[in-house]
Amino acid sequence: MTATQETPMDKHPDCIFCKIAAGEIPSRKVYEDDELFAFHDISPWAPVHFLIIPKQHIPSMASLTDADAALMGRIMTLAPQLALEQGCEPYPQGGYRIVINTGEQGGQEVHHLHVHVIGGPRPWAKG
Ligand code: DGP
Repeated sequence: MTATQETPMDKHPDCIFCKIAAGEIPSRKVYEDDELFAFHDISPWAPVHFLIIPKQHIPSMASLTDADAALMGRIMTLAPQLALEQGCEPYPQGGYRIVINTGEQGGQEVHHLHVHVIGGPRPWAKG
């Protein structure tokens, strides 16, 4: 799908991350609840690299409205919990990087909002 599709919807028929969240395409699941799904990135940049997505099809950060504030808050509080579960060392000696690529110039390749959680012993690739 393309970056021009900017309307949030429950599920987009052409979206690979909608299909992953629905279990229609296999992934290495990290977490799931009614609203959120987390899974290992297929091309990890670091020893720990997973993605947290809303199950609802939201194309990007640029599509968010005030109505999404609680959902994004849930993602941001889930990320540190899952990072530790996945092997990141605790803050401040350990830690992790949170990345949300947005739009073509922001490096977004999959147009379903996703939060990268990246960590583990350095050095690692992108950064
Ligand atoms: P971004 O550039 O922020 O849109 O990153 C998209 C990430 O999604 C990229 O790091 C690779 C990952 N990815 C793409 N397709 C798949 C897939 O089918 N399965 C999994 N697990 N990850 C994928």
